[in-house]
Amino acid sequence: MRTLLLLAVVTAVAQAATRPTIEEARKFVDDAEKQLLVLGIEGGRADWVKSTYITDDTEALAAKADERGINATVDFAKGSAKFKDTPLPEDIERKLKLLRLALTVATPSNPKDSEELTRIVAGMEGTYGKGKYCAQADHCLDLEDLTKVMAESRDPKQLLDAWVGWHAIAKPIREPFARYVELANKGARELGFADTGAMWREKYDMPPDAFAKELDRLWEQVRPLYLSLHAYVRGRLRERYGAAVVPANGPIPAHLLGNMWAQSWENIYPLVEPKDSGPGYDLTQILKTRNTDAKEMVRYGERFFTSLGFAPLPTTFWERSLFTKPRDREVVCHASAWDIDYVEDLRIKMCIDITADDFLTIHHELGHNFYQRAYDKQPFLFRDSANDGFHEAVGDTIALSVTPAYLVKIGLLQTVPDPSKDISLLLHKALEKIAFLPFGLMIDQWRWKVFAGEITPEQYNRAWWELRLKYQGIAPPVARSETDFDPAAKYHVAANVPYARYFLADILQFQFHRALAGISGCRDPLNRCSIYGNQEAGRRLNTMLTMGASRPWPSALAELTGSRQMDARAIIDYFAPLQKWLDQQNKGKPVGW
Ligand code: X8Z
Ligand code: ZN
Repeated sequence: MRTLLLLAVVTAVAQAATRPTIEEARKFVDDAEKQLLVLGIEGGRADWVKSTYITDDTEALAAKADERGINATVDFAKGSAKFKDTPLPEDIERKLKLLRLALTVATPSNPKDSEELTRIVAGMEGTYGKGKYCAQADHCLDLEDLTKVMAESRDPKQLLDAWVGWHAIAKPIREPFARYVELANKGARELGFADTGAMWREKYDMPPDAFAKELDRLWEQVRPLYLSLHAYVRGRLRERYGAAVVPANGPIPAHLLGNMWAQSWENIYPLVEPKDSGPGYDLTQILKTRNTDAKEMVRYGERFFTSLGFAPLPTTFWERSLFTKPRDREVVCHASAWDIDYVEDLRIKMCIDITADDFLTIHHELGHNFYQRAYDKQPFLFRDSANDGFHEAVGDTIALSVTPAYLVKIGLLQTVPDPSKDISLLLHKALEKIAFLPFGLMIDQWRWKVFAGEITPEQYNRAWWELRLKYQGIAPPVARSETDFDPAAKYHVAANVPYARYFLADILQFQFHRALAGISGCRDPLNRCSIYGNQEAGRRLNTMLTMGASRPWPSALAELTGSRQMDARAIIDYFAPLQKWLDQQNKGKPVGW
């Protein structure tokens, strides 16, 4: 017994002598932060130019710059393994962990593979960005034109034409996508992950399987509400388009929901609004009538944040952002927010239309920018959100405060509609937020299976529509086959952006909104609460944002809401009156598909 103990002590001492010290770990992390900052800035600049001026050259230059940054991150992630037996202070431990999880795509060590992979990723985004539907050779429609058709047209033939036309742009992405899956998985495996999907799932401060279960749990909480909305909308669309187009108890055809991906349905609000009353105002019309321009739209968003006590955006934001679609060059129009130097060089890139949709999206984008600035004093590896759902939720939380009363306050609306209009307003919001939930979930259900090899290239499209059916209850409007590649007709699939974050954000933003509404002293129903002008709410929000990624996300969540759990009760409470109303409308009608 005594000999054994002695042996254990001797071994421990020997190990301690050979394993790297805390000081070495600290130096390793400092070096990584210095180098990755420089490479991140270079990559950001190259990406910005590529995304705002798509050519073969800018694509190649951006791919090269990205490759340098990704390779360096991979090297540091691999190098961090040598500290696994060194007991480390919490901050270093967390930074090493974040280093290993920083990438959405890991390059394999073979230089040929790594170059090919980064070229493919840049190329797929470029193909998407340049996508056009040319019904005639001299008349092409881009995604902005087609988005307008999907939102405004009520002619099923025209909607179908736009839908099919856009989905065709994704066909050429199928082959490179399959290769990207192969190479990205190779890179992920070199880092010790089972595949790229497993790497994505591990980012949430819990075991990856537990995270997948967490998503299922949240979905089960909100599914009844989605089913009620789906049944109600299907019934109204059937009245509108007829029994030949919309089935009584089957899935809704994907081209009738006002959006290219049927991901949010607010554009068909006029088709489904309560028969006895509308919402009483139309923000798109108001903005158009006032001749509001793109910059002014962004100013409205900025003023909301400054009303909470955030500092105004820097002058360079206004000089360097892209607010409108240029006429003479190809750009990636999908909205995004940037933080080029990780400190002050904030920008958005967005082809703004003067619509209520884009008015809200601007708040979404600025949420990213104000978050980025809030955590800019953190060490480099902590300059990120608590989890990626938080990043997506901040601007949307603010947008939930864009209530009629707020619009009156800023002079866009004359009078606040009376409470009898609340069901209409809630229905409009539900078409945006509840309709989105299954879509937000299914995209990565598909990709996780693809990365895991459970969905092979021969099954890409079929599996996609199986999940669309299972979660959303929608069906393709025409027969599809494996010559199609419908997943890549969605930006985030073509551009390698994980999507579970938007599902999380949809849930989290209501938790944030409820907490902030409480802090601001609002006692009204949550849909009537706006935190505009409330500095205390701003201060509390800022406290959470300032933490960046320095602590596991439950701590950030607790900081604002007092709870360490993501929880769908806030979104369910918000829509409770609507759920009741929907159930009345659906009485005696089929629910589900
Ligand atoms: O991609 C976005 C933002 C940029 S992070 C405009 N969103 C998702 C989408 O458009 O599919 C916001 C909501 C969901
Ligand atoms: Zn976003």
